[in-house]
Amino acid sequence: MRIDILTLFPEVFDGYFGASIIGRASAAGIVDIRYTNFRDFTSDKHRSVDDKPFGGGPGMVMMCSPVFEAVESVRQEAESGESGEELILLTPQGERFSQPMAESFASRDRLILICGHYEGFDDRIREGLQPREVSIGDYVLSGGESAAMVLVDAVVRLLPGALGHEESTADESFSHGLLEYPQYTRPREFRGMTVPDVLVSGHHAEVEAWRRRQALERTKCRRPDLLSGEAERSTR
Ligand code: 6GU
Repeated sequence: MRIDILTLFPEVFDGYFGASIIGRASAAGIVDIRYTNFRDFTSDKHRSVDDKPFGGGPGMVMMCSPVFEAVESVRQEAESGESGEELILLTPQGERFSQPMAESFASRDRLILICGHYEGFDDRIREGLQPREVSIGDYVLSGGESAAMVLVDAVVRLLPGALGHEESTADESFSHGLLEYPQYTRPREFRGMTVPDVLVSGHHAEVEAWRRRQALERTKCRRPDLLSGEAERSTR
């Protein structure tokens, strides 16, 4: 998969995307993450990417031209035979990001992410480019970059080979609509707290049944909305 990140701050991605699972997936050629700076698509001598809003008001607005030109430029680099591009605009006004959305993005050949800054985008960016607008939650971030990191992380770890052990994404929180069951590792006793006997019993079927009950119990207690299908509906 190729991921193009369009941003004014490409350097903020280096640390996180160079390490751990995404770093390994990049090194293994599973994902190719590239950066494009809107600043490289400006024509005036100040290299402006933002301007004052028409009608007045505080803050600055991202201008159309650098955003359109950056998108058009990365689109020209499409692989032949490539299908299924998804153009994504990170914005608190977007549809709420979720595990099913991550799964659908993971099936694409190419993602193009537009990260904004300042008070917002000239609305003709929405009108003209018709991106999928995505938000990672109901709070305001100072820019789309940290949201893009969240989205890319959730998508890349689903790509075949990214984790090095394929069964693991099927078992975790949200993939069955339930939270994950409790996990333990050595030692069997730590500061007076013990590991449930069933997990060291060697009875595979009992372990499975216990985990299923625990997952249900945790979900009922912490996220009853997931059981009622409320979470599904609220993402639509
Ligand atoms: Cl995608 N962008 C910004 N700026 N704030 C957010 C967000 C995105 N998602 C939640 N808050």
